[in-house]
Amino acid sequence: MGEVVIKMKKKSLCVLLALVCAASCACGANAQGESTMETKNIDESNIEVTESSEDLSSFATGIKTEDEEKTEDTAFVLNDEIDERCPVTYEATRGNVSYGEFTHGTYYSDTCSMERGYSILLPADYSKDKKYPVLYLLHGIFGDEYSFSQDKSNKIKEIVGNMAVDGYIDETIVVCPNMYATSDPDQKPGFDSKSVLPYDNFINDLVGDLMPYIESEYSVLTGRENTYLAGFSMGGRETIFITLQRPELFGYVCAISAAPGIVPTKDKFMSHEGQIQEDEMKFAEDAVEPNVFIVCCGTRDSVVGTYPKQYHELLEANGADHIWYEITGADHDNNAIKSGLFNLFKQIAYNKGKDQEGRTDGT
Ligand code: FER
Repeated sequence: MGEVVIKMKKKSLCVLLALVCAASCACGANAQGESTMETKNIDESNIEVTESSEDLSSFATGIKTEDEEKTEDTAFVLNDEIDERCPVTYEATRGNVSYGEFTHGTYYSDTCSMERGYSILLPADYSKDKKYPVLYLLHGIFGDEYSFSQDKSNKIKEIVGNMAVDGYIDETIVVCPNMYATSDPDQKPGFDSKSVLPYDNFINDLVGDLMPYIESEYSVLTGRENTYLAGFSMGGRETIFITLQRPELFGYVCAISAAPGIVPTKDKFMSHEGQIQEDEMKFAEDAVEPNVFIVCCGTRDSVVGTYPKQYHELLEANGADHIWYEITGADHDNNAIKSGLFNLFKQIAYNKGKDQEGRTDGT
């Protein structure tokens, strides 16, 4: 098991420190985040995707055995604790559930002076007569708006659909933007300070262009209670940065395996000037902080190493409430993504007062 620190808001300094084991020491990364494992090509198509070891085949038919029923009933306890792994029943394709499908759209970005793309996952029975919360989900370096929608192993559709069908979350829209917010069509991502600037500019595109577009084009609930932000790696870095800058916009946040560079540092890929200084890694004094702010990472992350843990330590030192946990054995991969998304939704359910059966109406 990895380390879990839960600091729940308004439960002053309720620090639940659990379970530091050999795995977290053997995470393959030193304090600078340099991997001691074989260097991986950062190209996302080469990032290893580790499937859950559990056998999903029995879920293919949708017919549940008694054992499966039991597993579902005990899949997780709805409390403020973290379950390191996404339970198999939430990442499985269930035969009796209609999942949403990703589609693609474009919007005009004043920030980038061009038309830009996004992928969107609408609930299967999406209707203009209902209004839905929205999760903005940010991809990793070299990615685009297709990174999540075209990777069937991240189980986003399944996790969102299964948790909604079981009543833990309301049906939720997931928007996957292109996070490379450049106005120069010839500019490309890379590991140098100029090439990463468009990622840091995404905050302007998101807040000024994409969110207003989504809120006008789709039937969405607005406001921080209904607006969630999550991201993986480079997307995790921008998730933390955006959350610290604009906490009034996002009530529920999860930064998964966040990449270095929010604060000045040098890792095996490049020198980072830093978006902010270490003592600025906090919320403004009068800020409305997110209800849930998760920072997590696999214990065997061979790309970002211990940078996420350093973010946690800085946030903690600077008094910014958040939940920190590690996913034992996970690399820079979909096991971390599935875990982060599951725990974000679980915390949303818990914070929105769902009962153990996932319902708020007492039925
Ligand atoms: C870095 C290490 C990792 C970095 C970015 C990453 C910009 C991002 C990795 C990913 O998104 O998968 O030094 O600098």
